[in-house]
Amino acid sequence: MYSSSRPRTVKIGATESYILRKLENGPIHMTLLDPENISIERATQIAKIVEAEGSSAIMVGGSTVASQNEMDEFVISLKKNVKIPIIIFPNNVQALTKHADAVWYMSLLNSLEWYYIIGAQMQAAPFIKKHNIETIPMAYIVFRADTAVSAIGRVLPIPENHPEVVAAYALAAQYLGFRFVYLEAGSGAPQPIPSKVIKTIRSSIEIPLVVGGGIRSVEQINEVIKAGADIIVTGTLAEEDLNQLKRLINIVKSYRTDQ
Ligand code: 1GP
Repeated sequence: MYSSSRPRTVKIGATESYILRKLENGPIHMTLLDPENISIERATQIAKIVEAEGSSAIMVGGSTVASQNEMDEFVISLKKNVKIPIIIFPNNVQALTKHADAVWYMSLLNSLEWYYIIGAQMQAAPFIKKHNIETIPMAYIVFRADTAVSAIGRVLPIPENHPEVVAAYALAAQYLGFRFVYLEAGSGAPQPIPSKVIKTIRSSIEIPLVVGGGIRSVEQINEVIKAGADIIVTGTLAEEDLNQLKRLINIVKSYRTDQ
């Protein structure tokens, strides 16, 4: 029956509100942990360390995560041990777990496959509703042709020397109502997204910009932040060089006004 008192708007969830509040004071860092690459014990240890250092959230995912059970156990352990939000960074439907705080509800905009643009999202939606998982709508734009994510996601390569093409994607994402845009160089990429590309996108859109892939050095993270990234994601470093990761988290913090 028609009811005029039924709400017609969707409330922004607790995790997204937390992120937006944080962003009012400058850029933030998020740590990506891949259950395919590290044990639960090690991941839990790392999560505690990066939380203490000042990383703002833990993202859980990877291009080849194949089991929901694995995600469940992984996230349950993280949830027990840290207070910062645990956000699923799904490669596919089976990466969903009801134990996380939220899911980046992503569409791989420059995929050639219907499945990665809207198919997986459609298949995941009933599970998300059933378990009342917070969704954070995010447009995902993947660069390079030589990373796992580009191969699995059947990515249409984007020319790095034509940032206006990516800016058009990002702007379309904003107009479609996505609330975040993620520029992805791919985990383990030899180079991060070039600062010229980040600058062009930053000046084209109003919504927060997430940048990740291939960020390892102090110079690189400074460049990415100065170019305009709001959320900086690092994954590989957590597995390979925790001291360097701590350094990078502190650099992100140094750009914040609440430190
Ligand atoms: C991958 O952008 C993330 O989705 C992180 O990349 O592993 O290279 O830090 P790295």
